[in-house]
Amino acid sequence: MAALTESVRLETEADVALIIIDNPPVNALSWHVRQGLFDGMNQAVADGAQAIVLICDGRTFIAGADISEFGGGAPEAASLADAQAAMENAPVPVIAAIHGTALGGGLEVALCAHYRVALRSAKFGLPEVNLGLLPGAGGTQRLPRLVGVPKALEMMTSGRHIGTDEALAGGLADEVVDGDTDALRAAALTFATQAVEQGMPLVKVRDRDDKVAEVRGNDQLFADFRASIARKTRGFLAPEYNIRCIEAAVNQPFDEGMAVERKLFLELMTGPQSAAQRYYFFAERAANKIPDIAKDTPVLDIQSCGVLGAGTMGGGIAMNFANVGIPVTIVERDQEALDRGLAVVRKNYERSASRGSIPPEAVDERMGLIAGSTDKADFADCDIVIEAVFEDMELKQSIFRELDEICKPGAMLASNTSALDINEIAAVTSRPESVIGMHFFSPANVMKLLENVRGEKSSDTIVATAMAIGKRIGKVCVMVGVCRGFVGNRMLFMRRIEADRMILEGATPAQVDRVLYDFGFPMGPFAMSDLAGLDIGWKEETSSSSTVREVLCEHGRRGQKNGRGYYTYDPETRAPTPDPEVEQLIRDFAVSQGVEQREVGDDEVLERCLYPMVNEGAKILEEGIAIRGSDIDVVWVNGYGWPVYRGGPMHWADSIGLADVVAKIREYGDRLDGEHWELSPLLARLADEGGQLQQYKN
Ligand code: 3H9
Repeated sequence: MAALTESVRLETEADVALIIIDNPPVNALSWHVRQGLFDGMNQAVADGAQAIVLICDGRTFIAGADISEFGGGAPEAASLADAQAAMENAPVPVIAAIHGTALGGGLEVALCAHYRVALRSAKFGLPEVNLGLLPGAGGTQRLPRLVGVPKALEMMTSGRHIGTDEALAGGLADEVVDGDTDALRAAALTFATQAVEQGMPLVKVRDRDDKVAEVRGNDQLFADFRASIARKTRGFLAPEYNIRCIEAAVNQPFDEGMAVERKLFLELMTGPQSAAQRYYFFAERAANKIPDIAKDTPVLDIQSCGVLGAGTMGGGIAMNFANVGIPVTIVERDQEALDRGLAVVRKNYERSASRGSIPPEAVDERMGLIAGSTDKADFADCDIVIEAVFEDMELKQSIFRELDEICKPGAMLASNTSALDINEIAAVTSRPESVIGMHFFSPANVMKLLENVRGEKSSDTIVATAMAIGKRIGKVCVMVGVCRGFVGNRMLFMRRIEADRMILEGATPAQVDRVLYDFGFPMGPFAMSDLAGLDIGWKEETSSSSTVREVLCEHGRRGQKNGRGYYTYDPETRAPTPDPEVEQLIRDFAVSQGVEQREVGDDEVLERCLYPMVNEGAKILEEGIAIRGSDIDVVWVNGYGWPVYRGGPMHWADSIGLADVVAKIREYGDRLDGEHWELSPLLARLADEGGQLQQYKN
């Protein structure tokens, strides 16, 4: 065995050389891996190896370039292109032995081997698009040559990882092996020996033309594909750039295609979108870490779950647990409401099955894991109970008193409150250490964010369990502290105040929504209100025309559900159209409030919606409610549709420059009242010191 660099070594077995990479945690292509790979290839050939196997130690094959090196600063080393050329042009067969995930640059390396052998559990993908990039090491030119253009388009614009069945079918894997990494090593060595004995050709993917020739001249294919992803990729640059590279692979010789890839890669790499998305990649992973909770803190073994409330929220929460095989007991007040709730859950599963996102048999399997009941006593044996009832402190407290009586000792008691004080809820139980907030977002079976809320007395185990179970059910978790609305809704309230004000001053709901939509949100605040229902918490008897929303409700406008809200909805397509009646009602309301109307510019709309959020985010940080600035961005990207290519409100403010943000907040604060315009001292300080919100840590 010879160490080539700190992370790469060379071994020999019979006449076969093994280049072994060991660069935990994910064998990323750090400079010493590239250098070791390059040296290893040359050394093996010089030593007279008959074949070469590239294999990795640890949990995975190379999972991509080392993203942390992207900003620069890595020592000079062999380029990845040199190492790849050494593989592709080797005079003896080169076999990549793949386990775990061959992603990004990792897959691009494997595509330079002459053959690929994989463990059955291996996954393959080019996820660069999720970092605002495109594969920059030949992947855009080699993948379509191997798997064909339609599959390459789909893989590269979605970043989806494919399994070995698909990989075999597409030619990404030549052989699939069952067992562990020892079995993989043995199979790769056998494959190598056979390749030598049988004189198998040294296949260079770059030389293949058949798959790309099939679609040459078929511009319609690209046009149709672009149309099919347009909605999902609105605002993002990288998907389009990936497509352009594949077009180059089809229409130009390999080396020219490589030049297109290089040019577009560099453009993306130096642009703001990829910077935001790469920042966000690490932000999401940082959010998992809670500084004062040791990594080895014991967590509860959650084997059963109780959910109180079978409404939209409760049903969605139950689905999350059933989806990962955890049995759920869902309790409602009466049988009718329970049946209604369970029917909605079944319908959701059936819809997923009809779309192909779950297999048809999963509908009954998952429904079989959800038991309905009208008796809270059935929570007695649950390891975790999540309350998802109406937002009312007295109601929640009475429920927690009951849960305290019913649930077994040590069970985790969680509230899905979106704004209320967890400490007040915990205080009515004899075990505040077992109580925590778990704020799911609607629809809870779809939305990725889980805002966990740590009470003053929540135990370390409960805090660690909330994060662990959240991860297990596929959520992106952020731990926050107690305050009204926590991180997400507290900031949303600020945006809402200004949006409501601006429509009185003369902006229209459609204008405010359009500005935010153009910024990259999936919808603006007024479309969102219509979706949620304008009459939530509204009562006809007590309505007093004191807000625009009340006025609209009084005029029978309840939102999307009755086709009339801030907008009027087409009964067939549900497409919204601005309604002159609404605009008139708003104008009349403004007159009654003594607000003079004027033209409000789009810039003002954007600034008044977003700057108070940034200011509030800074206040949240200085109060210690969020652990780090980047956690706030994770909340906003996953829970509220902040476009990830703008990083999140903290990253966005940093990218504008905090001094400019502060100047604007002061300017607006001089002419508008409200606490949300009072400048956060932390924000002022960071602006003075040239600091950043996104890097701020408590
Ligand atoms: C690329 O390849 C560009 C090329 O086309 C062109 C080159 C010229 N670099 O996610 P986890 C860290 S772009 C550096 O929690 P899991 C991560 O931060 C790249 N670090 O584990 C974390 O650190 P910590 C294309 C990386 O098991 C730790 O590893 N590749 C990288 O849930 C564990 O990560 C991708 O986009 C990296 N590439 O998931 C793949 N990857 O413990 C990105 C991970 O300190 N990676 N780390 O917080 C992933 O999707 C997942 O990490 C993976 C494992 C599926 C591999």
